[in-house]
Amino acid sequence: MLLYTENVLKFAFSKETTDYPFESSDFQKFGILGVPFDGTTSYIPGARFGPRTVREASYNFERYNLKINKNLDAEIIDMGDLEVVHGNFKKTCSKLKNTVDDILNMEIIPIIIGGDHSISYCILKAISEKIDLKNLTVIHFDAHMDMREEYLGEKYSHATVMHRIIDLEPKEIIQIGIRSADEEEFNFAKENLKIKTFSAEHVHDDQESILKYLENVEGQIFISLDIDVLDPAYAPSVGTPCSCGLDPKQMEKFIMSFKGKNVVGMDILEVSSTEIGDITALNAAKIIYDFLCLQ
Ligand SMILES: [Mn+2]
Repeated sequence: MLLYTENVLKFAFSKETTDYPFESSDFQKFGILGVPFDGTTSYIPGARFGPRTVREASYNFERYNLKINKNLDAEIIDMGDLEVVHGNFKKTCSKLKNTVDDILNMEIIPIIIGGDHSISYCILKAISEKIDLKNLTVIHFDAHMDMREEYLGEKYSHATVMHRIIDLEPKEIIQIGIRSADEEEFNFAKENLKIKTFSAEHVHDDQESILKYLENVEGQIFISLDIDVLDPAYAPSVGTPCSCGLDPKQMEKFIMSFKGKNVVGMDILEVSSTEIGDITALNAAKIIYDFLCLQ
């Protein structure tokens, strides 16, 4: 090789997709896919910039993770961004579902960087064709419940996405960090035996009991993480900021608790950073980095 070049828009430590078909190895492969779609954002737009700024922030990290005394050994393939249709959820969702289908067919675990939260439905729809969702627990980190039946007359929205996922009948949805809801969706979640909600206050008062609950989760797991689960002090560049949220240390503990768990996919959503070094993108990139270091 004559030149050493690096595409700054690939997640740090990842391979080029041009290496496909990938050499077989004993390591599980993880695929990063950006989905720069913010068509259903209701307050501050900009989540379309999430994939770019989160990747950029990842370049700041070391391969060696001091916290767990381990190098990042996972095989990461950055597949670039989905070609979204701005303003059209239906078309974007169909493209995303097909792309996640392809990723799963390659036996790669998808890690999706959004994008607004509406897209989680499309990812889980693809997963539901490969895995019986009755064995899958969705772990949902968010300030908001996202359990509305409809939002402003829309069935598919970042405010309804968890209701759409409940429609797919997973084993359970565990919500963590919640501190904002409409009364109707709050009651819906309370009465639904498949939904377990831990408020942000619960995390602040007794995180250990939630970690215990997670420890007992068996079977497959999908992690859906709206970065507004963090307090706006740590994640100000989001679509709908909400005070009294989690801090990065609490988040780190939750991510570390997934060591050895059967996580079949993950999404990190609602990052609307537009500047290099933005704290929101940095904290989102750290969550992905920590998760990959566990592998
Ligand atoms: Mn949210």
